[in-house]
Amino acid sequence: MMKYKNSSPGIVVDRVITAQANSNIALVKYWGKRSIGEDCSDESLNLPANSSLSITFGDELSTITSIVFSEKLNEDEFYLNDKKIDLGEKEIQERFIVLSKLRGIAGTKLRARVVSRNFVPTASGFGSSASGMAALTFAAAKALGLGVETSRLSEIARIGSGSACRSLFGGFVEWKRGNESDGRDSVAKQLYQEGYWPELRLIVTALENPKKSISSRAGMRQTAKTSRLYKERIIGAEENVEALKAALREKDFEKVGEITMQDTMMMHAVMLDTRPPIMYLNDVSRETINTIEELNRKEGRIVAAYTYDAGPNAVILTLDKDFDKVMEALRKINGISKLIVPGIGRGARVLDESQSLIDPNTLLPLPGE
Ligand code: 2P0
Repeated sequence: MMKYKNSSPGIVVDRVITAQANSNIALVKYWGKRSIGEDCSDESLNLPANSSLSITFGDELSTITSIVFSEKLNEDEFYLNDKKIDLGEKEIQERFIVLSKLRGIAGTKLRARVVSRNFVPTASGFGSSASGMAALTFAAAKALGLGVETSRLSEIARIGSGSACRSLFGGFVEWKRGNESDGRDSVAKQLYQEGYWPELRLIVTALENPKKSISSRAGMRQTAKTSRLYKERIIGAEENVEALKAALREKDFEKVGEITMQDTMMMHAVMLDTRPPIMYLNDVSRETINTIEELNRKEGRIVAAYTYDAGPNAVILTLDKDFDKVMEALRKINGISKLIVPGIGRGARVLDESQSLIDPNTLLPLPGE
């Protein structure tokens, strides 16, 4: 872990800080972690087996988090969407290591109250942990008065959730695998700002029943242990990141689309090759894939591309000129309850006091509307 310089005035005790971070969709996916003995010194560092590349969504798919550090608190507290969450639960505990890391850097033992509101459907396969952990890391670092660069903060966010390190930035973001065993070079960086490619459009298909079967974290562990295709996947993903960067530089939509579709199917192939198999795609997902493939075949070019994370909802990429055509094709699919059209959005940022989820006087969570 890097040494951080505490260059700010210090911890803002009893003052609420609120931050917002948006979810992201990877076009080249992260699926699998480095393990001890490979080039990782500590599995809790959450180091990825391969690099990945994502687009940050607009504010429609985001998390807002308020945090306060206070001497009045005996333990950390976490409220998500008005519900108190048990911090003793293993997966939550693993993610909240972020707070301990930041406290260590700031040299404090103060406990925190964290209140979050998630605008990403939880467990639908769309990085609610990405926006959640990015918002928490960003808000906590500010509240602790840490003057840390965003790229270094991404090293901390990564520990809470791999994909969260990419959500600290807006636009087009690369998360480099890195080679150091302490993870100091496994950080995210922005490739292009959110306004880089205004013609590029995103469409999210929200399915009627999107509950997923196994968490990404557990699934990745299982894949690394049992899949024989996994080694090939890691090599393929690195190649895809390089090819995608070149295609983005040229704003070559057909190339971007082709790499995106190949990469998501390669990841899902590795999931299927896991014992027991991991199946996130369902009949509606498969119909969506066929619809897009058919549209592209009919048009004689790639007018749209699909990508799937750890769930059955698709993110479709298209260009302005083909947007109506693609929407029309998607509307015909049974089982899609909603088509969301998020923008390409900003990185994590602090919000003003009027958007706080914690009462500044009582320091208690404010009820939702
Ligand atoms: C991604 N996913 O690149 C891939 C594609 C899901 C499929 O990153 O264990 O919550 O916390 O590091 O980041 C989702 O997994 O996993 C994910 P952890 P994370 O977006």
